[in-house]
Amino acid sequence: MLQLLLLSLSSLVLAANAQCSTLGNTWEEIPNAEGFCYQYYGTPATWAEANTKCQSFAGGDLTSLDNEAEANAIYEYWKTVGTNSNSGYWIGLTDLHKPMRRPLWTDWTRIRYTNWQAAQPSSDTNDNCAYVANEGAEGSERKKWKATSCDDARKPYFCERKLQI
Ligand SMILES: [Ca+2]
Repeated sequence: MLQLLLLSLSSLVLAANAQCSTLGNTWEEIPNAEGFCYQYYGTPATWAEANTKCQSFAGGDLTSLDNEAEANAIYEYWKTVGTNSNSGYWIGLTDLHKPMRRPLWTDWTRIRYTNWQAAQPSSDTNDNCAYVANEGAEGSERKKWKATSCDDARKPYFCERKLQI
């Protein structure tokens, strides 16, 4: 009984100090994006390959950008680890899930925030996957999104999962 009590107490302490490293040492916190854990992959892949990779982790998906704070936090982090190249990086937004024919986050969070470039998302029926394009003038312009084919371009990407015990 005492052992059980001690075990419960230690899980409580663990929960209070929850950290992404408890999910495996490749998951990281990103400053200003609390409550979620991320893995950055700098080796370019197609969106479809990146999606498969992220979903191979329990609870993992290509990152959703649920609000401006998360979008900015990931962008700022990417500039420190990425190449800041014009290729940008994939995010988990796609309209491949037909017949709904509207974009969805692959982690099924509701779309509450978008930051498309002008004239985006493209109306080309092959442009089904979104990325942070990192094009245009420095500043907020470079955080804007574009849509392209899920199978052609190769880009770096972030996986995301909720920080839970
Ligand atoms: Ca997210």
